[in-house]
Amino acid sequence: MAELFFHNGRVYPKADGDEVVDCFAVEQGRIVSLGEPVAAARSIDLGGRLVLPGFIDCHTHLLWAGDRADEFALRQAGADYAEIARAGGGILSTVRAVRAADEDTLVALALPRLEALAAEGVTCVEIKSGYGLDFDTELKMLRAIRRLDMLQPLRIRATFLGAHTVPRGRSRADYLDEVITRMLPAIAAQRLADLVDVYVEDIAFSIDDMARLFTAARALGFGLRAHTGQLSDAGATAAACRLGALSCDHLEYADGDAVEAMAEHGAVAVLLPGAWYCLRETRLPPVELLRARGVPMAVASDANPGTSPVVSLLTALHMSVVFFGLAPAEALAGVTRHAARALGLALGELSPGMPADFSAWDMQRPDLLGYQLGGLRPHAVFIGGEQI
Ligand code: DI6
Ligand code: FE
Repeated sequence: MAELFFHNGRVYPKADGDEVVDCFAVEQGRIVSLGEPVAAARSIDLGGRLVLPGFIDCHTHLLWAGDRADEFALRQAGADYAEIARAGGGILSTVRAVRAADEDTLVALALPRLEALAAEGVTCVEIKSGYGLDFDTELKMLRAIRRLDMLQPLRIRATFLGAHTVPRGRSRADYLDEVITRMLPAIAAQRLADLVDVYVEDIAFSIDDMARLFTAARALGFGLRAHTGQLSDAGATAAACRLGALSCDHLEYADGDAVEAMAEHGAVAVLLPGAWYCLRETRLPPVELLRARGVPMAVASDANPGTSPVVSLLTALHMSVVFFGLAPAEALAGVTRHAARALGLALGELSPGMPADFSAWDMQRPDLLGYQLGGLRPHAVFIGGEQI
């Protein structure tokens, strides 16, 4: 006898597929069977609603303090993101605000952002550090992210992004040394992060820097991610793939070689249309090539105070359809099973063995999410079989 039996639903186990079942059973938070009647201690009527796997926002920087509305206004008036960064604004201005905030404040600021995502049917969120850029503040951010995991129901993956940019007053080599020899081992010892990420760009770190960081991070058991191809690529995406990155994220400047490397090494292409939109970029990620080579495409909010003040995965999903040309079904795969893969997780579809994370909607078809912008909210969201 199962603990829980959900029935009378229109369940899309893979979010996008056309294979629909009407019921599933759950034991200890996981799906144990699909589409067959099962005796259970508790039976829950889904009321004929559409059921989708919980959405996964696999790339966010949503732990931040302060805001960058002034910088946004400068950009609206024509200033360039990289120029602002070189002048000590951009990421470094959020670094000042995050250093000044205590851990409780950071947690309190992030909670409503997680609630906003949960209200859209998101059940798992990745959150990066990277606004500390010194030992104490990077660890403070990661502790805050671990606390967020305890304080609210969404599943949280923590990513160490110490290599986000070079802090003021430090040389790149000297700072990277500290990231690798001091921060990484401490973070591994305290289990404060699951993944390690790096920003590879002229205004941040080089391919060689990434190689050093990844070699050390891999030895400590971290999953690897890289921000590549946002403002330029210059071989960064292909190098990240060769070094074993689970995903390469942004990719507007990724070329055919980059796509080839992703296909060959099985990396996920994480598309971030919120940043593309807010920066008013015009160059598009190579979606047709990615599709042709069968590279899994994920879609994420990139929620951050600078380039993507977009605390809405459904908005990112919609943008990926309208601006990047994803089919609605591809975008749904992008916020479920492909997003899970970018995080190295077995999650994102409703099949035996997977956690029972899902949302129930008063909606006719899943592809409406790639069509209607705004006004669509799930009736209920469940994590591990329990309603949140
Ligand atoms: N790329 C981005 O879009 C964010 N980080 C990154 O490496 C931007 C972060 C910020 O501007 O605060
Ligand atoms: Fe990012």
